[in-house]
Parts: sequence; structure tokens; C-alpha cells
Amino acid sequence: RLGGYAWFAMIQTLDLRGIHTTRAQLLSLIPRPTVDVSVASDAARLLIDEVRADGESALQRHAAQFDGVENVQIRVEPAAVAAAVDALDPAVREALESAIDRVRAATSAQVPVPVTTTLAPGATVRQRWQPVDRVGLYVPGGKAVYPSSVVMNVVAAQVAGVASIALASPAQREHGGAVHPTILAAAGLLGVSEIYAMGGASAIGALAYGVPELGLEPVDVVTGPGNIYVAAAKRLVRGVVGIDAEAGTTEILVIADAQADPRLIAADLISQAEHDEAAASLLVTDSADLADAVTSHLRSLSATTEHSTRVSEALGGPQSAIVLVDNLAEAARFSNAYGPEHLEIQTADNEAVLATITSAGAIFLGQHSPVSLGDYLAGSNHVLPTGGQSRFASGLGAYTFLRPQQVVDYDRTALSEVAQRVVALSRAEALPAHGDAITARFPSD
Ligand code: HSO
Ligand code: ZN
Repeated sequence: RLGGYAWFAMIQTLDLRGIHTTRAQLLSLIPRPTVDVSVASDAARLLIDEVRADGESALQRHAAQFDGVENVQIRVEPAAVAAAVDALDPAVREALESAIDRVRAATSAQVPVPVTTTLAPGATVRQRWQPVDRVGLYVPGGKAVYPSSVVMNVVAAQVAGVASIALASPAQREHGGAVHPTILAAAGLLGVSEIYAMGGASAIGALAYGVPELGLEPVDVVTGPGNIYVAAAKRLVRGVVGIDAEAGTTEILVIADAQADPRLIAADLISQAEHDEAAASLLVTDSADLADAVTSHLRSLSATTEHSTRVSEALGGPQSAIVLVDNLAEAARFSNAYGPEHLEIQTADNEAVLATITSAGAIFLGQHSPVSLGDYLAGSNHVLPTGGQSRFASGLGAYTFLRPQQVVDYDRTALSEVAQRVVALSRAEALPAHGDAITARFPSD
């Protein structure tokens, strides 16, 4: 650890004070990781094509190549799920059950009620929300295992009313090529039994197109977080199936003012940096004193944290920064342009800042609502859009699996009232058979 400064690479500072930026300039200043999903597209396409052509044998080859395991039992036996539930540490079981209850409760608020609009007597358009029939949920298993992501994906699909759920997660070398036991246990607690030991782009392809030898039927929607190969694969199968927003490498952006606690901010920035060398941790503040204090806490905390090397690399990477701005309005402007996966607001008036926020995957207000609470037990969903996608997309929820459908129901009188208008518009579009289909219902007129 000699030459400690190099070891603990410092977080860069972006000083925007006194600078007036256009939106385009602001977007170009935003720190982002240097690799993006498009670089993984060719490799992902190849893997998906192989799975489509060769089915299970392609999945076996890919497991050997990427996960270092041979002869994988790809379709998990129900007995293995039950055994994993039995072997679960009681404290972890209690925590998972509590997470399931809270996520289920908060997710229930995401199911819209059907609404019928009466446009005239006997003329209604009904709005109903229909769950998709079958979904494939991906749970990553690379640098860490994510039973919590099983909860987030499965509960959202169950609350939506999805009847058929398949789950995929990579074969784990340390577990003899099986899916990680905690992931199996989480699935078991949720009553999900169709589970496949397969990972990466191959798994996404298998879910989207199906694998007959495994009894794996194609799904309608594929969701779940993953690395750039998973994200690239989801982009490739989109259109064949629906997908959720890309939940890639984790991001946290903290908006804070002088009164915030720098030690807690540093802890929160590190909590997400722990996920990946490419994770993005940003503090946006109008207080240079707070920025300095957070920097020194980052230095000391990152030295002792378990994943010190990974954290230091993430904090020192081009995607992480401390951003100095003139005021909190500018902080919000920067954050909205960035569109963080997680936004923490730690200011004297959090509600006032919240009112100026437009884009974020999920928002965490005040000192006692850290992101890691949301990762596990807040009740909110932790599968959230990254890479600026919160500017146009939302996190995973029941609505991810629901399709709004309009049901039209007119009676004879209601139809006759608008018949001539349909005829007029159909003639204006030179599609007279459209009008004829209406008048055919009134032969005597
Ligand atoms: N922060 C991650 C979710 C997670 N953290 C799972 C721990 N386990 C992305 O929102
Ligand atoms: Zn996390």
C-alpha cells in the first residue's frame, strides 16, 4: 500500500460554478463509462444465434466457455429448490420474507384500476390492464449474487397477475454448476419453480425463443438487470419479446447542501461503488466544504471497506465525480440531465428539491432513506434504468408486465348517432368501405 494516493485513486471534481451551460453542453459534460452496450452487440448476436440453432448444446458450450462448468443440469429439479429453501440461513430467510412482503405491498399500488368512459348513452370505451401471459426473469450471478433481484422481478410479475414465470441465472462453478442456492431459495419462497441454470446473452436468447429439449417455452417479456452482454441481448430480442429498461452498472447521484452529513454521503457512494469497477458515484453540491469533507471520508472509508480495490477503481473512474454547482437549482438541472438510476436528496428542504426533479430511476429522501435500504427492504423496486434511461423510462414494476387495452362497446343507437361522421371521414380518406361497414348495419335507412 505504499504510495497510497495512487492506490486510492481520488475522485475527480467537475467545477461548474459560474458556468452557464446549454442543455447540449451539459449533456456532453456528464461523466459516463467509456464502454457502452453497443460494443457487446456482435458478440451477443452470435450467442443468441447459436442458442436458436443448437438449443441445449449451445447453452452447454457457453456454460463451459463463460462460467467454467461442464454438463450443467440446465433445468433445475424442483427438489433442488426445496432443498435450498430448507438450507437457508434463518436470518436471511426472515429478511427475504420481509422484503417480499414490503415489495408486494408497494407494488400493489402500481396496478391501475379499470376505467369505463361513457361517451354518449350506450357508447363506452373501457380501459383495462392485461398481464402478459408468460415472462422470463434474468438474475445475474457474476461479481455478486442477487437473491434480492429475484424478489424484485418475481413480485412485480406476480402482482401484475402473470400466470407463467421462468427464471434464469448463471451456473455457478463454486456450486458444482448449479444456480446459486440463495437464488434458488428466494425463488422457492416466492413459489417459482421453473428455473434454468444459464447466463448472459445466451439466457436472454433462450427465454425469448425457447429451447424445446428443455421444455422451455418462449416468453412474452424478458426483464432483469445484467452486464452489457445481457443488455445488448435484450436490445436484440426486443420486438420478438418485450423488455424492461436497461438496468446496467449501478449509479448513485447525491444532491446535498452544506448541512448534509459527509460521512453518510461517503458511505452511500461507496455502497454502490462496491457493485462494480464501472459503477458511477456522483455527489452534486453547492458546498465546497461538503465536497472536501466527503472526499476525505471517501479516502478513509474506501481503504477499509471489503471490496476496497473495486470501490477505489469505481470512485476513481471517469464515470464518477464530485460536481460543484452554484446552487441547488443547478444541482437539480445537472441531475435531470444525467438521469441517475438512484438519486439521494440530502438538503435542508428535500421536498423543495424533489419538486424540481424530473428524471431518476428512484429517489431517496433524507438521511434515513439510503439507497441500500431501497436495494433490499424499502419496498421499492431496485431494478432501475441506468445510463441516462430514466429520462424516458421507469424502473421495473407491475406495469412492466401490464398492457393497457381499450374495449369498445357501442349499442345500435349509439352507433347510428355517429354513423354519418364515420362515413364522412372514410370518404375523406378514400376508404369508403369503412363507411359501408357502418351503414350495412342500418339497411333500411
Ligand atoms: N443497487 C443494485 C441492486 C442491488 N444492490 C442488489 C444489492 N443487491 C441496483 O439497483
Ligand atoms: Zn446495490
